[in-house]
Formats: sequence, C-alpha cells, structure tokens
Amino acid sequence: MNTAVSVPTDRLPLDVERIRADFPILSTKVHGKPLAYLDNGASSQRPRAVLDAERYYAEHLHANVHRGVHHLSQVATDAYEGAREKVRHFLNARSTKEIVFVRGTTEAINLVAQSFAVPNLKAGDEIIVSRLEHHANIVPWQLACERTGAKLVVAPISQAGELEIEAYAALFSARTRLVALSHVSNALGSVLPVRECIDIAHRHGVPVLIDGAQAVPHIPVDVQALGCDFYAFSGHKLYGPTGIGILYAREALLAAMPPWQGGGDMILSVSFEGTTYNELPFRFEAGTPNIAGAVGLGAAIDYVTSLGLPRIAAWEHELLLHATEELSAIDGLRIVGTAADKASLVSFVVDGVHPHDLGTILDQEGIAIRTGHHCAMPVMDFFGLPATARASFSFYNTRDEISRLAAAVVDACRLLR
Ligand code: C6P
Repeated sequence: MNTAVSVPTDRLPLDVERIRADFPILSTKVHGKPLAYLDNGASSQRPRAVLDAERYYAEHLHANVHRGVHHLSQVATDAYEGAREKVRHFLNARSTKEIVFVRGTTEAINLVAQSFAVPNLKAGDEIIVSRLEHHANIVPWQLACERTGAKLVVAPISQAGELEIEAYAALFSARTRLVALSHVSNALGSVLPVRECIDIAHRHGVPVLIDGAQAVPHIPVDVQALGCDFYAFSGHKLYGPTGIGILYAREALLAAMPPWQGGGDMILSVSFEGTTYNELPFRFEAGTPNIAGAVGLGAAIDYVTSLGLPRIAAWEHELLLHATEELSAIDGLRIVGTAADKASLVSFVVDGVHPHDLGTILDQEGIAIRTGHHCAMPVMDFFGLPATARASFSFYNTRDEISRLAAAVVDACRLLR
C-alpha cells in the first residue's frame, strides 16, 4: 500500500526560482549588481504571461471595443469583456455590471468622490477616513468636502500602526455619510480589520469604500464576504500593466450614481434635447478604454491565481519575518509599523541616516527600495518623521535578497554615520 501523504498542490510551497524565471526584468543588473527589486508596493513587475498577453492582443486582436461589426472589433470586445469577467471572479462580485475599468486606484476613488459623495453630501455631513490613508484616499474626499461643506473625520491609529477600532466606532454620528479605509497601509504594512469596520459602518447605515491597492497582491479578497460597497485597486501593483485599475461598486449604488465623465461608450443616444446613458458598467467608462491594459490585467489575475494567493501569502509572510529579524538586529534601526497583522513590507528609519541617502547607497548595490513619505504624509506626521525607507516584498523575492538588503544597510550606516 502506498502510504505517502499527498499534499494538495494549492498547499505546496512556491518554487521561487522557477517563478523568478517568469519575470524577465528580475535578471537585470543595476550598477553591475544583480537587481534586488524590493519596491513592489510602488509597482510590481510583470511576468512573461502578462507581457505576452499584451503583445498578442496588439498583434492579433486590437481594434476599438463595443463599436464595430467587423471581426477585430468583436474579438477585441471579447478580450476586454473577458478580462472584466476575470476581475469579477477574482473579487467574487455578483455581476460584471459592478466592475468598472478605470486608470487605477486613484481614479476609482475620485470617481466615487465625485459621483457618489458629492451628490449625497451637504454641509455638516461627515466622511470617516483613518490616519494611515494614502493621499489618494484623502484628497478626493477633501475635494468633495470643499464642494459640499462636509468634513473629514479621522480615525486614530496606535503607535504600532493599527487602527484604534473602538475610537473608530465612536466616530459615527447621524451626520456620517461614508467611510473610506485602506485594506492595507502602504506606508506601514498594517492590515486593517476591514470586515469589522464595514460591519460597524453598516450598523449605522453608512456605506464603505475600501482602498485595496496594497491588499489584492497579497490577500484573497471576496467583496461579498467583506460586504463592502466600493473596492478599488490598481493593475500595476498586481503584476499587471500601469494605467488600468478597478472600481468594484455594489450594483444598487452604481445604478443610482450619475455619470462622472461624458463621451463615447457611456451613452445610448445623444441629441441636443438630451442624452440617455448606457447601462452598467459602461455608463462609467467614457471614451476608448485601455483595452490592452484590461487584457494584461486579466492575464495578471490568471497568473496570480495559478500560484494561489494563500501560497503567495505564506511565502511573503516568511519574507516579512526574515526581514523583520535581520533589520531589527541592526544597531540604531527602528521599524515603523509593528501591527500584529502585517502585509509583506517593512518601513524603517536608521539613527543618523537620512532615508534618501540610504536609498541612494542601496541603489548602488542593485537594491531597489522606496524612500520618502510614501504619499501618506499624515501617517509620517503621526510618527514625527519626514520619511522612512520602505522595502516591500513580492512572492518572487528571496531570503537572500533580504539578507543583501540588511548587509547593505549595515554598510551604508558605516559610511553615512
Ligand atoms: N501607492 C506606493 O509606493 P495608483 O497610483 O492610483 O495606482 O495608486 C494609488 C494608491 C492608493 N492607495 C494606496 C494604499 C496606495 O499604496 C497607492 C499607491 C504607491 O505606496 C505609490 S504612491
């Protein structure tokens, strides 16, 4: 009898070396050193499957969508709408009517701010955001507040960089109209308890937008299980192209929202007496969309799904632990953001060393990290810092790359202190 225990393939560890071969750019040399790409929070790299899908689209399928009766227009439309269905399945949305293609997370949030918030807000109303939001989840609401007289209310965070959930719950009042929260903080890596936050908001009858830019590459997202009303993310952080992103919006909300941009594809008929708008989701996609981007995003979703987000999360967690251990052993280095539930990124500062100088020296070693305020200035203010150095990991990163990072930080400290 064969007594070998067979492990289901979705639980087998990732074969990182084989995966790395799927990403042509990872074999690049920078300043003569092998690239260690640790800036995945800013933008992740594209596997050959995505590059091939974009190229195949351009070479064999390209035409404008939803317009022509000719063959290419139809196959381009099929490719574009096929990508929408992949996104729907990826997020477990009920319908493709709830999936709007946009340029990225920033545009998705601006769409909701202009088309949902502004028409529903009046003076004195309140929008709750948290202290750790990216500017893209602050400024669109500030613009909406300026236009309506509403105001932003800010949920506090702890020194660990965790949302203070009781203080958040206490912010709701009869004036609260919307909540907008990150799923994962880009500056700290904290994973917010969004399910709980959404439940609290819904108990007050308040809809919730989740900024999932930093979540979708790491955490399986099920918008129905979360119960969120809006969910936004960008293709380029999910191993897809730039210039394409997604707004998921609950159909009932989207159906009641006015269009935010006018032009082709979002109309059914136009006359000088009046215009009738197209059905969902096309009503929110004015003009020729980024068709190749959508196709590339669909291929990225296929790629990530084939690896499996639970396996990705397991490896990235190992990388996070390894980085935390190696970096925190460095004299004078402090990790900023120590939430119990963290995605695979480490923000840190080193006594006597400016993060930009550190980033420049690491670059000489072929190590790419991000330094600065990470477009999250309120969170930097909270920690009294102008900037941090941030290493953000992907499933294609290795323990060896992290050890190189730690060794290079030690060398940089010797040089700069
Ligand atoms: N954060 C980073 O290095 P766009 O630019 O629209 O694709 O994504 C904006 C955005 C929104 N929310 C969060 C949580 C984000 O992290 C980002 C992008 C990058 O952290 C570039 S600033």
